[in-house]
Parts: sequence; structure tokens; C-alpha cells
Amino acid sequence: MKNLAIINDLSGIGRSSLSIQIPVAATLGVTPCPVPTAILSSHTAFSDVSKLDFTDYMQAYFDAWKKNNFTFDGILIGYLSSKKEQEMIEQFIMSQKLINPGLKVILDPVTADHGKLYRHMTSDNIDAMRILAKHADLICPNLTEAALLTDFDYDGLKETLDGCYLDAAKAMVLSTLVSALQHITDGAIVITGIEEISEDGEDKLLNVLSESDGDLRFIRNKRTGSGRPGTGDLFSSILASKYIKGDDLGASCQTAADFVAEAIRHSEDEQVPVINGVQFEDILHLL
Ligand code: PXL
Repeated sequence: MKNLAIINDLSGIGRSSLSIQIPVAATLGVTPCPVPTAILSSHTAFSDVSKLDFTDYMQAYFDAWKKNNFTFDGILIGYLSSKKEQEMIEQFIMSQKLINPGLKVILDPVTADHGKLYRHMTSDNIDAMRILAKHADLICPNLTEAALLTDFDYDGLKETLDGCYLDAAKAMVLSTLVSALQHITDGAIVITGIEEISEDGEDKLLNVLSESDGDLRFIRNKRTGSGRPGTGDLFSSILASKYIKGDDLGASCQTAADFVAEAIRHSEDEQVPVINGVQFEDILHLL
């Protein structure tokens, strides 16, 4: 089985990060090897949150892995607590690449959504993600994160996209954003979860994939409910698990998008409060 190091936070309530990514990777036949970046009582959309920053423990964790000669096929990176974590992760990536030149690094630059930074996040977190993007084979920001990484104005970008009804017009706007992202990464790019209203009034979620050929591929699903926390974590863990197994990236994006849509629909059916994220546990067999 392939080993995937998953560098992300552990949040007790609300279904995000490691609590999603460990079971998803395991379901997809990949061994999840978690590296906690923080331990939180819940994700940060809840009103009261207790957070333990894991920065001071991370180096010993990586050192012990190194002494045991543990090796990985992939590294999936999400929520970080500090700039120092970014530096340690960079070292970890470089030492793993020396052992396994085929290592795949997948970066989900978890920092923001719907035009706003998450609680505890600052521009330093964006800078850290820009640095890690240099090492990534694949990055999967949402539209807010893509705008922050490239210094685009999110509100202007969203308004322009909302005003484009033809895919050709949308592609022109998004290719400018993708070109800007290509200044910070040589990897493939997936911009995830763009909410759109189609001409026929049917709400959709759009994911945009750019591989090395430079073409943009649009992957769409019907929107099955309102946006929920953790959907990015779900998407990135499906994508990363399939990618390190060698699956086609376009097909993997489609699988991830379909599963996210199904998990949102299921959460609506089960009347799960939006803040509790997506109820994915009892539909993992669909993967
Ligand atoms: O799902 C992204 C995420 C990850 N980790 C923590 C969060 C969030 C989003 O709110 O708060 C701790």
C-alpha cells in the first residue's frame, strides 16, 4: 500500500482536516500517516475554540520518523499553525524527495474561504503557503485562497466570474488566475468549489483543473446544498489518495467533486447543521 503523510490539524468537533482525511485515505486503500499541526477542540467556525499549537513537537516527530527510515509516496499538507511549521515541512519534503524522487506533494493551502481568512490566520500563513507551493506537484486552493496567493482582489474576481455566462469568458478570467498561480508553483492546479448560477437557474459547483499542458478543464456538479466546513479537506484527501496511486488527475477530480456533492446532499437529507460539516462517514462505501 502507498503511504501518505497527512500534515493537518486534529479538530475534535465539526468534521474537518485529519478527522476526514484519515478515514478517506484508508477507504481508498492508502495508509494515512498523520502529522498534527495543531489540536483543537473543534474547527474554528465554532464560537469557543481551545487550540494547542503543535509547532514545538513537530521537529522531534520528523526526527523520529527519519531515524526509523520511514518513507512516503505522498505528502498532503493542509492547515498550519506557524511559519516555523512551514520551514520544518520544507525540510521534511526535501529529505523525502532525496529518498524517493517519485514522491508526490499535494498542497491544500487551507487559510480562507468565502472571501475571508479563517480565525487565527494572517498574511504570514499565506506567505508560508506560497513557499510550500514551490515544492508541490499539485495544489488545490479554493477561489479565496487562489486570490490571496496571487494578490487578486477576491470580490472583484467573484463579481467578474458571476457576470460571465459563457464558459469561454469564464476560461479567460480563470486562465489569468491560473497563470498567476503558475508563478508560485510548477505543479498542477485545481481551483475548487467555485459556486456558480447557470443560465437555466441551476446552481453548480465548478472545479478548474490545469495540468502541465496548460489547458483548463472544467469539472462541474449540481450544487446539492449550502457550502459546509470540511468539504475542501474531503476533496483534497480523495484527490491526493488517488493521485499517489497513479490515477488520472481529471478522473480523480471528478470522483472527488461527485463525492463532495453526495456528502452535502446526504448531510441535507439527514438535517445535519451546516457548522457540523459533511456527514461522510456512513457513505464512504460510495468511494
Ligand atoms: O476545513 C478547513 C479548516 C481546517 N482546520 C481548521 C479550520 C478549518 C476551517 O474552518 O477551522 C482548524
